Amino acid sequence: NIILLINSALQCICLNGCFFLIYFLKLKESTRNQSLISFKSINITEVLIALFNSLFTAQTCNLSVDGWIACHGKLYLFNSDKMNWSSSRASCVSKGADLVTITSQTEQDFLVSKIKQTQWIGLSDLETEGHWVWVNNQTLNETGVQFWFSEGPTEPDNWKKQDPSGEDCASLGDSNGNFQSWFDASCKKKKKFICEKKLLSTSIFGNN
Ligand SMILES: [Ca+2]
Ligand SMILES: [Ca+2]
Repeated sequence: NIILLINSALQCICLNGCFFLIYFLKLKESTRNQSLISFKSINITEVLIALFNSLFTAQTCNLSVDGWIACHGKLYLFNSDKMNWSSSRASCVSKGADLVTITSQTEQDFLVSKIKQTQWIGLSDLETEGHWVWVNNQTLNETGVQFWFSEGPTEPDNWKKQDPSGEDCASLGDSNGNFQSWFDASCKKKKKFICEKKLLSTSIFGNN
């Protein structure tokens, strides 16, 4: 048992050591180039960060490289620019990502813990009023979770007082806070937004 314990401890130290070495090298490279993502197709660092993240699932999702936070096999970017929904989505796509899709309570809780202002998410009813679809074409029935605001006036309400075309894009939180919930809002509004990409599709196969 003691040998097993020592063995586990050594493995842990070794893995952590490798991680810090990679992180140090990445920082050094970033400082030198002033260009944080210097190669597009294969980003070994992203893959390794995700691997370490899944190895140490007890750790919180705080590992961050080039502004992207790795959490449970996905990378998230919390953008500080404010844009309308379509431009937000285009910005994510230009980074080899898309607006975030929220498919579990864990993911919702993680995102809520990171934001201090309302953010666009990748959910809309632009095609058919009342039929909410994620940017990856999944419906809310398919993902099985939804977190619409339900205290008081229920969302989505397709409110038309401000924008006669209604509200067809979803945000996490509203201007009053309420970061635990989703709201439909006019797609023309400018908000911060969250991009998400899966590691393997964008990093190893380089289709960004
Ligand atoms: Ca709507
Ligand atoms: Ca609304």
